[in-house]
Amino acid sequence: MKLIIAIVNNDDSAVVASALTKENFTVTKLSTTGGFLMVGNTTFLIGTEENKVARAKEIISKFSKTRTHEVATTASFGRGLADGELRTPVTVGGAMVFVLSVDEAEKY
Ligand code: 2BA
Repeated sequence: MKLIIAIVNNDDSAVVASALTKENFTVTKLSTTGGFLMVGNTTFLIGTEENKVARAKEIISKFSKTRTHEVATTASFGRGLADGELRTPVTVGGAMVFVLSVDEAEKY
């Protein structure tokens, strides 16, 4: 068995979750926060058989879009974001996916 940990943009999370559950994946959705941008994102935990991992990754990548966020540069500290020159674009996503091997999975 494998555990897929997928971090996706909040805006894509509903469509990713429904596409996965439609294909009978069991999904747990966690509300998480990126350590760099400090904005909310969504982390999915998906326990599945090894032969279904590729399909889960296909679904996640299909519905996770790349976006650009603007963040303050260090030069803007104390000045807010009023001055456009002090912002820098950061490309986020589509999805960061980790696949882990599971030693045991039991349901009580
Ligand atoms: P954040 O940590 O908020 O990162 C948002 C975006 O900022 C990243 O997009 C990346 O483009 C940039 N970034 C992150 N750390 C950076 C740094 N130290 N210096 C410069 N730029 C940096 P993504 O790579 O698409 O990541 C989106 C979100 O996925 C991340 O949000 C984080 O929550 C998660 N993530 C990505 N890689 C991860 C990893 N190796 N381990 C754990 N979580 C990860």
